Amino acid sequence: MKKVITYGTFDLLHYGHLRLLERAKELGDYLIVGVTSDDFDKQRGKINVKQPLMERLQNVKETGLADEIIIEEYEGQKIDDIIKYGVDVFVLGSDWVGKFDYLKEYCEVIYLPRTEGVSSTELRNNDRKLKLGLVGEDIYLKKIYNESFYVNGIKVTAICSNEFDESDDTFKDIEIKTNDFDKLLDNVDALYLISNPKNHYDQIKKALLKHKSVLCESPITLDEKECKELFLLANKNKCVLMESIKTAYSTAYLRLLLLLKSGVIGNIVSVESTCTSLKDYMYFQKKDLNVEFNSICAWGPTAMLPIFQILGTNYKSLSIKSLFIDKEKKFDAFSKIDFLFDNAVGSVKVAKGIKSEGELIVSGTKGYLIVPSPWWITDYFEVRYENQNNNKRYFYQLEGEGFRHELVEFVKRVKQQYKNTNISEEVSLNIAKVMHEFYSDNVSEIQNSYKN
Ligand code: C2G
Repeated sequence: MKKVITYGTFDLLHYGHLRLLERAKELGDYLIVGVTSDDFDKQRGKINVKQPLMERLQNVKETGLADEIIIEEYEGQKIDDIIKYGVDVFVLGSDWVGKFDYLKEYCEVIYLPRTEGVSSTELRNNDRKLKLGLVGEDIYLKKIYNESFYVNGIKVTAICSNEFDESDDTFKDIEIKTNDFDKLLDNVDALYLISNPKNHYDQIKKALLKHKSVLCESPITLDEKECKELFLLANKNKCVLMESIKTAYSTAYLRLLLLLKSGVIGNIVSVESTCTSLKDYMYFQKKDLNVEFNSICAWGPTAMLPIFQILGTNYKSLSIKSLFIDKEKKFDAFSKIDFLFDNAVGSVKVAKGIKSEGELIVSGTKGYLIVPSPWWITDYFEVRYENQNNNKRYFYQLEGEGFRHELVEFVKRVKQQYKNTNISEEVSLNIAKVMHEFYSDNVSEIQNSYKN
């Protein structure tokens, strides 16, 4: 029996795939089809796949062409499969010509002409592209704009900012560049908001009232009640209000949450997270501290995310200690936030005015998990035990710091009206609650180290 094998994502199965499978089947007596797992596709850069694995598997099965279907999960698996299944012929479309010649050591390798005029990417782009507006300060918007090109189904059509760098042509192809928020709203379907958090409530409310979905750089608001009101308005107007913390969309972070929930380090007693990005004191003297993000807004949501997603939000007490550069303007250079739960503690250090080790450490009754600095854009973490021989290391590819994955999720939710899952409404509300504590002066002040 002559065995043939081929592989693919087979997203939105189309006649190009079918013709490939039909011709592959004709090359032997038994056809094995490898369908890529969701994770493997993400790792190899295919982040826009629309259908989950089980749907893609089912579609391949329903063609009736595969005698056996397997899941492709890791780089190099093709060699394992060819040996394990005693494959005689490996087949793939001509878009891969040359890429798998190394398999000639194990079996015959055939590249069949690709069917022109159809592709999953084109099918994904067939939907009307979501017109996305970017609102906020120039520097950060460039990063988002560049990441948007990796995401099917959206097109940035407008930018609203108070400062455009005329010498920079990054945004040259964007039709609308304005400092008028209403003008932007009238020309987009949805927006990404990274303005000063003090303005978020009014801007988000205005957008939702116009039925525009919002991806808002955390914190959504500085008050839990306002945050709740906006989520209710979003649901009422069938829009999406989604918190933007790119860490929540990175594979390594998502996997470490699952590992911890599975008990790899036993019962969790402590979660400590630190996020700092040092600016020297003179930097702040030149900045308008009413516009510049203070430490707790710039880093607080990211640093609190693992506290709330690992320990929950039902803490018994909260204490905030801050070193201020300007107390009246509530501009903290450093804040330490401590949470006491029934059976655990959470501790956060955030700073733009001091430097520390930006790591995440989760301590348990059997061992601990450590994510090295900068933990919030990590692709790597370790689980460590008393007996170091049992230590385990984990690596998950992360392109673009997580932004593009976050944008992919946002588009999916706007198009299918999903509820947000990476960051629950409960977590968003609790981030806003801590912000409210901070801005309500429920803070212990650290004497200013800058005076000397
Ligand atoms: N294909 C084709 N004609 C098209 C589109 C796809 O012949 N118009 C072929 C591809 O060349 C591939 C198969 O159909 O052989 C599946 O295509 P995809 O689902 O896009 O899978 P791909 O990303 O090419 O993965 O490890 C995965 C494999 O290496 C191929």
